[in-house]
Amino acid sequence: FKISSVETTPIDGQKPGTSGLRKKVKVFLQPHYLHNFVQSTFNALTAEKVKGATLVVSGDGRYFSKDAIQIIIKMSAANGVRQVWIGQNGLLSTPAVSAVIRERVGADGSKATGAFILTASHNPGGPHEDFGIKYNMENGGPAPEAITDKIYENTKSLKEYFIAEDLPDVDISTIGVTSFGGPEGQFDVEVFDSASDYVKLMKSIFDFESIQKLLQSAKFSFCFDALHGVAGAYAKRIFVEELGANESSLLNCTPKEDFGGGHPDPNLTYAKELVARMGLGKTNPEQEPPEFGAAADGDADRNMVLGKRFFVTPSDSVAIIAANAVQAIPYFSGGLKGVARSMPTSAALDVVAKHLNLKFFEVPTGWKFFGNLMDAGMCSVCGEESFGTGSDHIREKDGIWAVLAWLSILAYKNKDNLNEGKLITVEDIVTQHWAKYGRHYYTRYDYENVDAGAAKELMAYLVELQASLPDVNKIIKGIRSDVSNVAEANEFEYKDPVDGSISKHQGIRYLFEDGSRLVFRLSGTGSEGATIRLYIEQYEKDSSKTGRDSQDALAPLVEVALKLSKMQEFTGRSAPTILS
Ligand code: VG1
Ligand code: CO
Repeated sequence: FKISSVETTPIDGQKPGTSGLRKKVKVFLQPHYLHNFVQSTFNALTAEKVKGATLVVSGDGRYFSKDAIQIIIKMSAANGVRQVWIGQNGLLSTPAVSAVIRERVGADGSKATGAFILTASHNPGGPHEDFGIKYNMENGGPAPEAITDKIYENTKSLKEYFIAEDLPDVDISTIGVTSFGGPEGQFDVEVFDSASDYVKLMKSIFDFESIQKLLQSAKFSFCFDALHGVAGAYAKRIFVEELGANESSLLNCTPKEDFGGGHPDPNLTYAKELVARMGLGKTNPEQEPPEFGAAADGDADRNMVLGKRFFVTPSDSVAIIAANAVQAIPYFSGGLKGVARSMPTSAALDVVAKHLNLKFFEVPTGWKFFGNLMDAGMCSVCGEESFGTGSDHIREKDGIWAVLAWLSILAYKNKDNLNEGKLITVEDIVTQHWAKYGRHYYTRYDYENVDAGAAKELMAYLVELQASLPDVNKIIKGIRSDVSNVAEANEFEYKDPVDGSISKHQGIRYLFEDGSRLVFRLSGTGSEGATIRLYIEQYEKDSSKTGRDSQDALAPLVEVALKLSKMQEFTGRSAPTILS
């Protein structure tokens, strides 16, 4: 093949957000749009990460992925990459990409130094919906801000990109290697099985035999919903083939380019079918709900865990996994190196860390901040309130890992109960956890597609308010006299303990004397307008009061948050788009 340099001009707005560049498909279809971003990424990397390197390119299979893969193959060839690894049909979950970078060794002994992941995660897909791309580094984790800032800077001055225009399209549906000859030597594209590296890794972490016993016990029943995302490619292999679950326990496990028209976001609003099957819907299911249900998002890094008629908040989930990991999961049997959560995630994990005397970190939203801690051996288990849970087995959050972690905990707690005695359920595990550690009531209000100017004004107003705590407290007492005082109000700023880098403006916080918190932040993953997220949390230590309905328990704080921020005045919205 030949290498062509194509003249181009900078395109506005190619700033990677919390998790890469996410835009409507029609934006990506503009001439040079994807090319400019890919070239800007190559230019942001050191030469040895490009020339002669091995790159992984794959994603959740959403609309435009197949075309994007062919473009990136041609650009990789032209930029001097030695080989590109593609999951069969272009499918690799985000956690599987991370695992492939870290674990996979090529036939010639090569290892990948990075990956382009093609996904807009939990955002819908299809010709009128979202596409996304992000770059992951040699450690398997998302590029740090230093790199994403550089990519963005490059997009603002890019004049040319390189592409092997005459390279034929590669058949990505068939496993095997295709070799080409170029000006700088051989270039290979290897298509490999999407699941095997990941399955192998999971088998090295969990005790599959004990999970299998649980899944095959007559007392237990299981259900998994991939929401037509890429998790489907792993669910069948792991839950059915390896662990012996019945095929009928899998819902929506065929990956689709448009996720079947749905919103591949595993929460109580969008995972409707699963929610109904678990007995949490408005109508009672025809059958007795399963004991355990779970869902993953489009790229399978998020998870939702449900018990029979019972919802586990993601903040509780990571705390419960951390509290039980050493006993229930072989990978952690030597102890936890530390735990971490993102700032808006509830403090349930903090209480566990304190109790178990573990190192604890609070980082900004987005998985990239956990990676440094993990690389430095300071963190084993971490999570976010946004249905993200994971560990240092890779450098991304991991939906199927979280499901296996919960199944491991259930298997461990029931190891003597499966033949005789009553099953210890998901709900039992959570309520026992609350009894021991207290409960963090938690809710999140999302206002999606708000006018960007209005959202900025609301945030600026809140920052301004923070200048005087006495004034804040006066306003709050005027709204509700039954909430405690604000002890501290600020914008969250994080200094990475490993590399010393500082991330500012990571959310506006109101910290109350009784441990309650209000957090406001703007989303960094949307593709249109602005999304305001409001996180509300209240701690209850008294075990006689941990069984309340969470919206009831949080009503006073919600009222304070909405009135204090003048939410309706600024946004014109009387209710959130999503309440979780
Ligand atoms: C959201 C979540 C954040 C998560 C990010 C990526 O970001 O709040 O916790 O890490 O999505 O998730 P934001 O900036 O919109 O609040 V996903 O599954 O891309 O991978
Ligand atoms: Co995701």
